[in-house]
Amino acid sequence: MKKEIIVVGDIEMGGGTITDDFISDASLAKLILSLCKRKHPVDMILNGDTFDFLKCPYIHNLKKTYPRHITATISIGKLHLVYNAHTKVFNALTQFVKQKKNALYFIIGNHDPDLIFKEIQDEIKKILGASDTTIDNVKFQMSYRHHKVYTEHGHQYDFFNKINLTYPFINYKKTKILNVPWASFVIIGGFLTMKEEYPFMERISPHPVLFSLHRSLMTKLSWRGMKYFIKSILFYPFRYFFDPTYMFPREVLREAYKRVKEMHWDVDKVVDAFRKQRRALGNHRIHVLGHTHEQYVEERGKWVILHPDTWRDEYILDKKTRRLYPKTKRYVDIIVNDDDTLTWDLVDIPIKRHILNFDKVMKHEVRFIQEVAQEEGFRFPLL
Ligand SMILES: [Mn+2]
Repeated sequence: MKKEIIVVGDIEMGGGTITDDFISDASLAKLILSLCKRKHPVDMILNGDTFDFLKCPYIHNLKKTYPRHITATISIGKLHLVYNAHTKVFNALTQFVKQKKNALYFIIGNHDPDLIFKEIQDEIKKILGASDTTIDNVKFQMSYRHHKVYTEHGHQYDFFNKINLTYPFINYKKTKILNVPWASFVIIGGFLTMKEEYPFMERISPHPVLFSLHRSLMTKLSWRGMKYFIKSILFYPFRYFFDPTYMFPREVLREAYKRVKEMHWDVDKVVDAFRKQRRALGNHRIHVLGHTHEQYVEERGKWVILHPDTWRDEYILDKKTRRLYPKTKRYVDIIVNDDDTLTWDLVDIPIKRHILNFDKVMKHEVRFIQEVAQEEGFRFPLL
C-alpha cells in the first residue's frame, strides 16, 4: 500500500456557544488518533466547513456580536473560541501532523472562508505545532487533486453560497474584510438571532416535515426572510451607501428572476453541477464532495462521486412517530495500492445515542442541546 486517504466533511466545529452544532469531539479525536498508528503515509482531508466561523460569534470585551465586517483579527478571535471548545480535536490533529509522512489538508468551504486569511493559516499551524518545521504538511486549499482522487467542498456549485475567488477580500474603511457569499451576509444580517432562539430546530431535516409539524417556526422564518429580502433591495443599499457588504444585490436578483422564469426553486443539487464540470477538472476516479448534508454514492464504470454527509449533530424527523433519529457519522477511506489502483470505502462510525421525541425537544430546545452533548461527552464552555 502506498498511501491511505481519509476524507471527513462538514464537521462545523463552532465556538462552544448555543450556535455550535458540533458535539462529536470524542469520536472524531478517536478516529484521528487511530490514523496516527498507521505505518503507511496518510493524507487526511477535512473537506470544507471544518470550522463554523459563520455561526460563531465574536466575543470582545465580554460583548458577543456577529460582525458582518470580518477582519483577520475577528477571525482569529473566533478561532480561539473554537479551539477552546474543541481542544480535543486540535490535540489529535497535532499528533497526526507530528508524523511527517502524514499530510493534513484544510479544504475551504462556505462556513470557513476565513481560512483564506494568511493570518488564520499561520495561527492554525501554530496551534498544531507545525509552523517551524521544514516539512510543510498542513495545507489550505480549495480542492485536493492527487492519485486520481478529487475532493472539494462543493459550495462553488451553489449560486448563493459561492465564494468570489477573484475578489476574496474587500476594502472597508481602509481594512481588509472577507467578501463572504451572499447567503452568508443574509444569515449574519437576519438569521443568527433566530438560530439562537431555535438552536435545536436548525439541526433537523427534512425541512418540509419539520415545517409541517412546527407551523409557527415556518411562519416566522418566511416573514424574516421576506423582510430581509425587501430591505436588502429598498433600504440597506441607501442607508449604508458606503458599505460594500450592503451593495444592491444585482446578481442575486438576476438569478432569482431567471429561476422564477424557469420555475426552478430547488436548492442547487451540487452533484448535478459538478457532473457537468467533472471532465474539465481532470481524469480523476474518485470524487468526494460535501456541502449538502446527505449520503450519496454514484458509481459509473470507471468513476465514482461520493458525499459522506456531515459530522455536526443532525437528526432525521419521522413524521408519523414524531421521533428524531440521530444521523450516523461517516468518512471516506481510500487506499492507493502499490500499482496505483484505488480501493474506496464509506465507513460508518457507530455512536451510541438515544432516539428523541420531537414534541419534547420543541418545548425545551436548550435543555436538549445540553443533554445530547452530554451523551457524547461534550460540554459547551459558553452555554
Ligand atoms: Mn457548506
